[in-house]
Amino acid sequence: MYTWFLLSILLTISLAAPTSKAACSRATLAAASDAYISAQTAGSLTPLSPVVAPNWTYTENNKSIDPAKGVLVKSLKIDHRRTIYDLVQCATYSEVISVSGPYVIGTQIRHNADGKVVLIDSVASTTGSWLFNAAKTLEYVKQEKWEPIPKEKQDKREVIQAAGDAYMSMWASETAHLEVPWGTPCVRLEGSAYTGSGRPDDSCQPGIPSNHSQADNINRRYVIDEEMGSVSILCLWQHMMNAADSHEFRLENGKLRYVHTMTECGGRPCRL
Ligand SMILES: *[C@@H]1O[C@H](CO)[C@@H](O)[C@H](O)[C@H]1NC(C)=O
Ligand SMILES: *[C@@H]1O[C@H](CO)[C@@H](O)[C@H](O)[C@H]1NC(C)=O
Ligand SMILES: CC(=O)N[C@H]1CO[C@H](CO)[C@@H](O)[C@@H]1O
Repeated sequence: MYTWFLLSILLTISLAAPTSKAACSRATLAAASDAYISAQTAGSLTPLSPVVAPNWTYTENNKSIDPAKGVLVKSLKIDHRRTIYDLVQCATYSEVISVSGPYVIGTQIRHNADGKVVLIDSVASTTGSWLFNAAKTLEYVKQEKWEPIPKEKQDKREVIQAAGDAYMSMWASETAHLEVPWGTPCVRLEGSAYTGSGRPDDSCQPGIPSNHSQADNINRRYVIDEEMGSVSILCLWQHMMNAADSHEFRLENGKLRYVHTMTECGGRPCRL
């Protein structure tokens, strides 16, 4: 009797422990990210209901708004979607392109300890956004190879984040550009403007900020995926009309390989 009682307690404990850990499994993150894509495709919040916490919030272009009034309820044909997974912060980032929308959207999704979605945070760029042309963005994105990096070649998350942060600090810091681990080849896709020509010596350095006294890129929110070598940083792009901005970086062997940006200027045409 007594032994069975003890055993059942032990069983309960051992069964309970893995469930709390599993709250941030890749499967949980993927289910929510897929539900988000289904919602965006349908133009309906319904597909999100199984994955969100009751009091989840929605941010679009650096404003907390009712999700039923945002881009999420526009049915979009999605031509490209790539998601990165942060199992430490329990969050994902998805890059989404809809040529017919036209929209290029960067979305971070954050989960609570139970694995439920508490925040969907999007930069939704469209006509008028910085260098916007969804068809061209899609064309360039399709030329690139973002493959999982084998375990032994993965950079540490601190290294990946530091590379993104150094880059984001170039506008306001004299020395940040010296801390960016520039790679060769390296290409930037800014809106639909591509710095690459497919050459082995493509460089990301031409055109980087030379004025280091500009307003900083603040309110940075991160999603980091070691397997993809990537960090997504959403921020406030203060030096361009206080725009909502998304930068995604990919490192290979510790060096910067790709930079993708989206910048939305509060519904007005972006200008410097
Ligand atoms: C949502 O509810 C949870 C649990 O009741 C609470 O801890 C959390 O602070 C709430 N979040 C917001 C944004 O209200
Ligand atoms: C650099 O940016 C600051 C802030 O916008 C501006 O005041 C300054 O004139 C700029 N310097 C140059 C050389 O353009
Ligand atoms: C909803 C949201 O994230 N708003 C932010 C916009 O940017 C300012 C400046 O960083 C923040 O203070 C707000 O919280």
